Amino acid sequence: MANTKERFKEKADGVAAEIKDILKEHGSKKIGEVTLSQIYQGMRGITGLVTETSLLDAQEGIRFRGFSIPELQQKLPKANGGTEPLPEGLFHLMLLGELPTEEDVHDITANWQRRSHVPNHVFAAIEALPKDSHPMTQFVIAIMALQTESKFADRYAKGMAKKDYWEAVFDDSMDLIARLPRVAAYIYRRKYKDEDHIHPDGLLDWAGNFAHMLGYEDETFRELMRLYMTIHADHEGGNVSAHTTHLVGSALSDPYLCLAAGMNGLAGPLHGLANQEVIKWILEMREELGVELPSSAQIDAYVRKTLSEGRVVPGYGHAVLRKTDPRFSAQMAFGKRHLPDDPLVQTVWNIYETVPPILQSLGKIKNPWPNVDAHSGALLVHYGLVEYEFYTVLFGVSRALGVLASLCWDRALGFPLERPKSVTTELVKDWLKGE
Ligand code: NMX
Ligand code: MLT
Repeated sequence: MANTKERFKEKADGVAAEIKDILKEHGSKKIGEVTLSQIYQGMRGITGLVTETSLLDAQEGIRFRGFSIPELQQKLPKANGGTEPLPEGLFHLMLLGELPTEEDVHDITANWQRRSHVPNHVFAAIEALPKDSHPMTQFVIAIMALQTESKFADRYAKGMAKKDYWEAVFDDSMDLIARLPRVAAYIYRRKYKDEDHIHPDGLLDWAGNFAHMLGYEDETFRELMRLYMTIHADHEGGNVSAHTTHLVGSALSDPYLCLAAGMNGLAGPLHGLANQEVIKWILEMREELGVELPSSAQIDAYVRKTLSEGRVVPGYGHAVLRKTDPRFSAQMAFGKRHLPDDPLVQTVWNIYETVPPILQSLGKIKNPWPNVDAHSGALLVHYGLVEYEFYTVLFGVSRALGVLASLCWDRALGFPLERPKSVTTELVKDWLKGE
């Protein structure tokens, strides 16, 4: 059977031909209008990007190539004896648009194992940072240090033809995904486990091996990592990390530069850093109240206090979603199955009962429901991964799967430099005078 790279090229050529025909016939078709409010308010609701890997519906949540999270849990290959999908399978699905066989997933695991070597200078770059640097800072620096390995940068400098860009981006993306768990685990063990590093286990799958290198051997924790790495991987193209990766890639920056840029966006508290903010907020609430399991009335009062201080309730709200995030629900189902009596997890569920009506009552918040970040930390704490500043790195390792699969598509489809038009408020005022 043809390998992943050849299959991707064949698929991408087919889609590129379709797009050419669509644009030839319908290129001038209007797909929407833009209001003044939208350009001042974060471009909400403006369709301005094509991303093939996943699509977000405001009511239903994310679908990866048409498959919902429960469908992925059913249809994607699992580890031996496991019930959660292997992220290798999701990557195959996002990249090729078709469900993988067991053999496909096995091939990707083996491929990533072969590509997983991290050069010593990357560890040296991490070591050069103070230990108390935020793990996301260390992660981004490590990705930048890995950039010496970029085949795209090397081949571009030697005059690579445009038709070959996709292949160099494909190789860099596969290398990067293969290397990220080692880099992330190194940062974790350096900062929190007295530099007691753990060697990779070549017999494990990508997420299982990541769990092992972090130092967690519990099989249920490995299953959690497989689920976590699957559900955080992609959220269509407009979110900050995906859009940034895509934008930087449009300048023909290589995948290492693109991913580092995207990860800087993920490190913001309104995006991926919200996962650390959630657990910090819950732990502070418990400490302030002096109880392990706050009552609904206590949670209610704490939420109102947070709002009165002009702060956001982390883990709640979304720029697109208007219902409970199915990624929250998938983690809740995992909790109900594996750790229903954990008080921190129960607190997350009690917050879910209490917060939405309060946020709704304010009248201005468009989505009072929890997002992916509202749940993840409590599950990790249960297994002993309590160092919440590290949580966004876990999100980042997973997000690399989606944004790098998309970057392969960007170059295979020959997408151009992204350069939208901006205006000044003076010009807006002139427009309005002319009305
Ligand atoms: N707590 C308090 N206020 C909120 C919240 C919240 N959870 N969510 C939205 N608002 C406010 C928002 O700040 C804005 O206030 P103002 O008009 O005073 O500026 C108002 O409600 C309207 O905002 P929306 O249109 O509902 O939300 P928007 O699309 O602008 O922002 C988020 C979306 C996700 C940035 C926002 O809901 C938020 O800050 N949530 C908390 C942080 C969070 O959980 N982020 C993680 C998102 C998922 N991820 O991983 O990336
Ligand atoms: C994401 O997973 O990227 C977040 O839910 C944010 C978004 O989709 O805007």
